[in-house]
Amino acid sequence: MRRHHRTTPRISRLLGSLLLVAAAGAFTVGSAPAPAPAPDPAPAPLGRVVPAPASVEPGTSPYRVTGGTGIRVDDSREVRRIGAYLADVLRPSTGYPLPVTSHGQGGIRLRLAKGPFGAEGYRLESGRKGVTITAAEPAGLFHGVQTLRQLLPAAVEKDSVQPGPWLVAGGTIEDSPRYAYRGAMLDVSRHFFTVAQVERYIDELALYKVNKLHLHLSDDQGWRIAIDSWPRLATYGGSTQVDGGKGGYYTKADYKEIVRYAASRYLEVVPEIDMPGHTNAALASYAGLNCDGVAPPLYTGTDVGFSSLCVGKDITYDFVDDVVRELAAITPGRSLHIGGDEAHSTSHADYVKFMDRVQPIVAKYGKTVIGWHQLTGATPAQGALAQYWGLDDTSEAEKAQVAKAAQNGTGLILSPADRMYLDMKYTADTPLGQDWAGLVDVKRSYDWDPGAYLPGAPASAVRGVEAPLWTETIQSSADIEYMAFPRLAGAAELGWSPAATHDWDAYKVRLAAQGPRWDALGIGYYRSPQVPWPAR
Ligand code: TNX
Repeated sequence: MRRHHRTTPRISRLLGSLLLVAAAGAFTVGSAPAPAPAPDPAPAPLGRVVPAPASVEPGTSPYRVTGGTGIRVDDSREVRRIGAYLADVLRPSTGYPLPVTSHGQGGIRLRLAKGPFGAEGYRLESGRKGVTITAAEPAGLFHGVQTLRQLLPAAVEKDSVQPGPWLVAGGTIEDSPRYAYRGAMLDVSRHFFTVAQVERYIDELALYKVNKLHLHLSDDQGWRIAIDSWPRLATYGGSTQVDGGKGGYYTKADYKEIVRYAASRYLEVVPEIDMPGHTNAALASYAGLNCDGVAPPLYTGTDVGFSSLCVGKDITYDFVDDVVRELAAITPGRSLHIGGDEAHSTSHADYVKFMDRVQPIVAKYGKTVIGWHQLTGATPAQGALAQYWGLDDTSEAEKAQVAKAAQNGTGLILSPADRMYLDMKYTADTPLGQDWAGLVDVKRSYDWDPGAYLPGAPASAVRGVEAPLWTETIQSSADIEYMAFPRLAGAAELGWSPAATHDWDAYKVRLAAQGPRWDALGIGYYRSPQVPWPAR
């Protein structure tokens, strides 16, 4: 995928194309006059966007981006930055200068104004004279810019000069999200991913208006964030990964860089420290955290449910306090995820006791608790969110427990494993991934309604959806992309688009149009036979 802020000179390539044009002209000298240029191909229809916009009003005349187009921005640092981001996307493929200025007329305009846009919505108006994106907040402008990218031909995503023409269909899009929480999770514990790999994924998430990046920072196989008061967590607990590779961890500077980069794409980082189970890396790093005072060896397998913090020891809560304090201090977002899943080696009474003591620590450092839905088996704190990862055949009792918590005010993030888990195989032949929640092809992952999913849970309790990517079998950016694309686009659409737009037959056509974009961006995706991809 293209890095922004590239400075590769393109002038020689431009000169090359000019010479070619001149040469072509030379052959026509003395023969019949050159035929009239072919008419412009029709621009992509205004609504051919993922996630589907809330409202689309086609107009008559398209806008054509040319060598004379400017990007006009409000005179504010943030809007100028978004203008520069858009210029970075458009310049390499169009070859146009696309100056970002706060004066002039026509062209592409990004403006902040009061209006019915909410925190993330925008209006995009396109016609002969220009394209104007209006929003109340910079996040809305940024999401509008992602829409504009998709309205241009897929070749706009390439990093070398392409022929164009660069037409944007005319009309008006009014758009804002269905849910405030539209997440993707990356498990950096089972396999470690570098800052650059995480940032690449952030750029991909931003294409689809995802606004939360949940980082699963600790598990049995690795502790991935430096904690100054417990240094061995990272230096020893982070020293390996599944299958025994060397693992790794983020320094605080690394983590802050991820947070900064995510914020520049309007994503908030939600850090997770999984407790009281999934803690072998911590238990291996500090013998004192174990009930018997003996540190277990590091673990590089893929079993779950065998480790637990020692609920009866005070040092456990000193540890949690230090970790939460240090992590909260470098996390500007409001949420801190405390895990809580698959605590099979913790008794129910201990689990409840642990959550009763740990949730107030999160509040003490100014954060709101998110937990996997097993948290509803304890007493979720005021304002806590439960992340549901059950499946169709999860027991009715477990579903009812989550629904009851939702009735009592616990918000829900929906990540049903048999729909949203990006680590599930698409088909039995998928070379990566797992199948414990079944096979999840593109239609299955898209075709459900988060608002009416969990029986007995009020629709108003649903804060959004999240697509987790567990990485027992995932080791590279190519692996991430193969499992995330195309399903991530569907998860993003479930989070953003109004329920009224939900329609598999229409979705699969819009989704198919993303294929050439992913090709242009170098994103290797699964070409599911359920989707009518254009031929390559
Ligand atoms: C279940 S889902 C887990 C993870 C595994 C994942 C593999 C959840 C909250 N826990 O520990 O990585 O399955 O698909």
